[in-house]
Amino acid sequence: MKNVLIIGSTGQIGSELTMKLRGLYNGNIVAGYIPGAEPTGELKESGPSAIVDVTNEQQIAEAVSKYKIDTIYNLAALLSAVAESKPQMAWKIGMGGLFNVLEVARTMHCAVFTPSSIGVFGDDTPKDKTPQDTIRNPRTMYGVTKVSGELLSDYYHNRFGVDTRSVRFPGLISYVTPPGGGTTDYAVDIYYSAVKGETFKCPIAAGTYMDMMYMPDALRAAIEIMEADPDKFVHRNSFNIASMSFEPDTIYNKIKEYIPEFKMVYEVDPLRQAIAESWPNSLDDTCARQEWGWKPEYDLDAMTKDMIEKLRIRFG
Ligand code: AKB
Repeated sequence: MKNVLIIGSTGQIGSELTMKLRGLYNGNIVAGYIPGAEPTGELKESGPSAIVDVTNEQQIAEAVSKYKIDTIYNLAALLSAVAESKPQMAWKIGMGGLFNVLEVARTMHCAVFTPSSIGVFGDDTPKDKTPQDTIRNPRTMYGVTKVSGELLSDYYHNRFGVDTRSVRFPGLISYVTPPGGGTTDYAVDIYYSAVKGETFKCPIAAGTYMDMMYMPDALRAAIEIMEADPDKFVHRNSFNIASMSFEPDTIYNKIKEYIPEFKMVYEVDPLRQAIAESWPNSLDDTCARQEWGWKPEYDLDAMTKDMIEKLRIRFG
């Protein structure tokens, strides 16, 4: 029996993670949301939900107490590009929110998963096969909150014994809930354009490599790390995980294997491009593999086949 609170349950990761956890565990799997982003459809019907604004410690504590929560998935955050236009709010949600979650976890004895990101790395970090333990010097507010979040989560573990765990997600690709305001969003949007028969305007320049991952692998990572035997952990906050790395032409050419008439043009967005260039080309995820058995299942081809199949069902 597990009782889990998902904060940010209607977002890109949360909407799928909540459903997956409900399929896996008996117990209260509570969809935390903020007014204006209410759960709908299956997410609403299949289990309990509660208003939980991550910036409101009292609301988190009330949901934890009411549903006897033992694990919190803290998914509330502004993504990298939007965080640059609202840096104060990005800090308030990313760090203020995390502090609230960790305080509730400390006093009410919950484990906490908080996603980190390839955004913790910056210009001085080795770009290829970026090691687990290396320079973390981001210049974006998103990166600053993610590095600080890793440090604060480790602090709560070392100082108070809170069971904090995390992975550094690459760009996540899914056909269910679109991301909003990320640098890697192009790798989702390109599939929608391809299936709808539209020319895709790519905001990231040719030759810009970034790590990406298909959502089913990302969900497994988030669940498996929380189920892992902590005795084997050398690291906690946060593990590099990886499955594929590509640049815009690679994914475009892969989609053309399935939709030959698909067209792409470049309309580079300077903000997203600068962020993308500061991030690694590919991560080394050896520590995650060794310490808790991480292994991806999808490569670019398997993901592309599934994305196109699923989006065709939706858009005809
Ligand atoms: C973003 O692009 O901001 C996110 C991320 C890689 O953390 N998808």
